Amino acid sequence: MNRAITVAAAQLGPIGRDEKREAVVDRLVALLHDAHRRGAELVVYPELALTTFFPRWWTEPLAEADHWFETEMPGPATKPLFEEAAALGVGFFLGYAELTPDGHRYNSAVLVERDGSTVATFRKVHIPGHERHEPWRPFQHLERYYFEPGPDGFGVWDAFGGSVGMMICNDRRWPETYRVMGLQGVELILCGYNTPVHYAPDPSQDALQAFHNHLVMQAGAYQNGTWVVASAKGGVEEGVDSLAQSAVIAPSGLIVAQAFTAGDEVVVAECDLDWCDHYKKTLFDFARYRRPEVYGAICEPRGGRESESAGGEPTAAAAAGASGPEAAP
Ligand code: ING
Repeated sequence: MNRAITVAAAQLGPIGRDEKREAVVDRLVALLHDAHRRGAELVVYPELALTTFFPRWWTEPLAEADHWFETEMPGPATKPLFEEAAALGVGFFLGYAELTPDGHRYNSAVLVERDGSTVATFRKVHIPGHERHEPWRPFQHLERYYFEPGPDGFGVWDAFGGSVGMMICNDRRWPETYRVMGLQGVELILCGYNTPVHYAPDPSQDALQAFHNHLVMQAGAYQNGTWVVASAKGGVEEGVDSLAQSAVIAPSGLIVAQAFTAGDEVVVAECDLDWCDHYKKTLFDFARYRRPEVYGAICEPRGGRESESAGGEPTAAAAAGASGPEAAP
């Protein structure tokens, strides 16, 4: 009997800036029931699933953004979700903004088992966007202002009858993300994302957002023999068109299920975890075929060759050679 787990990507449509957490949790619970009705044992919600994607706005002082963050998980607003899920025997991955008791801010996700116990909390490793107010942008992407990079890297946990890992949004674009978990034997990677279609530093990428989104996850799944379940916050949220395309991707790299709307939608698939060995035990038998002795450059400092920018995305002003506040890194 194969080890299979039925997983749902619970995609969210836009969350308004003034939408109360309680109203959002009602939407999450509705998706939970839909997923359960369709046989799901694990539900994957998007990144920052409790609020609008607030890093699109500059807030100063930073403390005035505290209301976007959770200081406990579950907290009063999220407890109903935890209780309903445990009552149904369904586990979940939930992305949220975390403010720790000692003042650290992370773009986090919690993994909860079917009995309601917390398996682990993951903190986003790769923080995209920029650190300072850049008013030249039609909307901002200030994750590097609001969040610290997760200090723990990528873990893999025994849960749901297999080896489960987590990543958040930009993490999915970096091959190291998948390989670090692949080397730990991951069989199922859970992901949430908020991806604006427009990419201000290089609008030529706008038309390729959907392609790039699936490209990186299909490659990561195949090259590491793992399932990937990724859930979007899609649609036009506070004027920003955000990519939907939530999907379940098999260890072969094939997409086995995909959202067809940009709103609240459940995408369900049965993930046969034993199928991972079709790749882990053949083509990608790491112990037999990898050559870590020649891979050293991968762990060299950041950008490899000296990169011009001091870090963060190049700004349009800097690219145009302007100087002054907009040229800040
Ligand atoms: N969002 C985006 C992502 O990596 C981004 C940032 C948008 C990068 C568009 C490139 C192009 O999907 C988050 N939240 O990381």
